[in-house]
Amino acid sequence: MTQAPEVMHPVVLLLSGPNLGLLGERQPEIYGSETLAHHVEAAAAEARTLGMAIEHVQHDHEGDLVEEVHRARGRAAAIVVNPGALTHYSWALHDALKVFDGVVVELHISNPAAREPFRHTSVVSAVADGTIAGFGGLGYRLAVRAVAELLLQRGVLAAAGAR
Ligand code: CA2
Repeated sequence: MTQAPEVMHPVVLLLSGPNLGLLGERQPEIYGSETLAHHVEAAAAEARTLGMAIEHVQHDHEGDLVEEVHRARGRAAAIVVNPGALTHYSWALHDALKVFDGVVVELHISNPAAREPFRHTSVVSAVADGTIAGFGGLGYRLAVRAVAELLLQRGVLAAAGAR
């Protein structure tokens, strides 16, 4: 049976929030020494092995991230989002993700629950299918794997043998 291209290679939007473009430059004890570009490539490589395609954007401004979520509607099968500090207070991002109709995985490099109290609240978690946090750069690959499992369950991604 012939499958539509979007069924064979669903698009996963990887969304990076404020300051994540600085990864690798500062605070390696918290965020590791790898750059964001390195993490994006790791996610993209993992996605390829699973039959998905990663599109990545990073923005420092809340509204730009909200617009990316709007643009993803009906186009991307999933969003993996590291909202940066917006995690803790952006109801605009919360509302945008809430009306996104695909899989949403929240991703953090560090473990916010083990850090300062202001990081213990996420306004994104409530509109995510799940959260991956505290695994450093490995989290990018784990998030992609989680997306693949959920898309398989929903029939949006074909099992490896069927591709
Ligand atoms: O652990 C994560 O991935 C965070 O989302 C990172 C955010 C932080 O506000 C969240 O609480 C947890 C911060 C991203 C800023 O990253 C920097 C990297 C290098 C230098 C400065 C900031």
